[in-house]
Amino acid sequence: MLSSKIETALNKQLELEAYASFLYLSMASWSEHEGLEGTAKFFYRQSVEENDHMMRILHYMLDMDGAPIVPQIEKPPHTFSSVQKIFEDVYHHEQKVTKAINGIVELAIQENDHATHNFMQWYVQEQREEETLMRTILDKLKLIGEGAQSLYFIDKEMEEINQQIEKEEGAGEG
Ligand code: OFO
Repeated sequence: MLSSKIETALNKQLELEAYASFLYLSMASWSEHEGLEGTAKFFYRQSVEENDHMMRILHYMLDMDGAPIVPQIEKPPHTFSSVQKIFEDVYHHEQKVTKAINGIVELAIQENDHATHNFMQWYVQEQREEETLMRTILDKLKLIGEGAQSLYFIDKEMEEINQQIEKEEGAGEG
């Protein structure tokens, strides 16, 4: 059983995760259109991950006899000025999500809701990893620099990051 405050907070989180999924899908689609295959691949994968994050919450709420509300999603931007700007936006978005996750953890403590507190720990860890990943990418992109000639190197770097992530995911499955 979820308190109404927790139910409201989890429904709000559903919306944030769904928006992130669509935002990253939009970034993937823009990148592919620009011929940035490595960047597109990165964001298609992130989009699927965010959808998984949303589904996890939805199923948790149902398990707890709560009432998830499938959210209406604000239309994400569909054009972007540069890959660097994209990653700046992503990093800020992830920081916003982390703040929201921390808010739910805090609320779970106040409500004495150990199940939700425990459930949210996975998200605490996930956000820590995502923020680190996005910050690392942003630092690399800053080193490469902006401008048309840099795009080739940025995309090559993104392809290397994709391979690294796939390797880590593969190791995790074993
Ligand atoms: Fe759902 O992890 Fe990012 O936003």
